Amino acid sequence: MKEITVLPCHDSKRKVKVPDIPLFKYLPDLKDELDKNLISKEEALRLYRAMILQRAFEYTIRDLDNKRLVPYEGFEFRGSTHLSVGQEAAQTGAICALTRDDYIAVHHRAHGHCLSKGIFAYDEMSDDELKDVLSTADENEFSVEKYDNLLAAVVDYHLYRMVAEALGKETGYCRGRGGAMHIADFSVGHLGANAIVGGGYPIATGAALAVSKLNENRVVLCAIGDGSMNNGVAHESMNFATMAQ
Ligand SMILES: Cc1ncc(C[n+]2csc(CCOP(=O)(O)OP(=O)(O)O)c2C)c(N)n1
Repeated sequence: MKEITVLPCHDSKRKVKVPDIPLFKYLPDLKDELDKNLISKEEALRLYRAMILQRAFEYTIRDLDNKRLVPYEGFEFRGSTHLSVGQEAAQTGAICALTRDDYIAVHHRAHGHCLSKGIFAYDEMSDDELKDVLSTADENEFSVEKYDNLLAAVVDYHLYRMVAEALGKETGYCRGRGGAMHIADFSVGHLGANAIVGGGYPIATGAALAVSKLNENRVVLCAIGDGSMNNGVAHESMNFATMAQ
């Protein structure tokens, strides 16, 4: 029979030593990265465009929320929203490391994740796949002739569907039922933003379990805020994820 000690050791006074925790270890700037060919100019511009788009999108949401922007008649911005102005690099950077097949389950400040998950997935798509994305769009509003190219039309349609969701319209990503804080797009692996603080952990864990059981080659990214660690489901999910399934 296997014997294990279950009693705590109270026999000696001891100290727990915590090693130094390194902060801000990575100091090079973009010029260093370009000089060392760690990133190409094209890739840097691609990421920068996604970040600028995110900032512009969030300022639009902010202005709809504070009524500085007044939508057309029949459109109304409802519910609360959370922005992530200043966190564009973190969100864009995290998503650009994924492929279109990878999953994300994200938190309440996730317009940027949604935006980037779409536009980086479109970069990987063939023309036929891009046309497929546009197949649900209004042909007059999103006719490719109006744009520089097919990709530009698809990106515009992506932004349109995000704003439509924020305005509670049927053409939104979740048919207007979710609002700006609950955008999901399964077609590009976006399993949903979540207003419940910590709500993304079990979704990400479940997706990862499915990936592992189905023997798929996908990564699951779960975006969290530090406050979410106070929700029990965070610990339950991480405990579950670290067990031998
Ligand atoms: C389960 C739950 N509790 C409380 C809230 C209210 N709430 C919304 S945002 C937030 C703060 C979350 O903090 P953190 O995860 O660190 O993200 P931050 O907003 O600071 O970026 C709280 C408590 C909520 N949405 N869900």
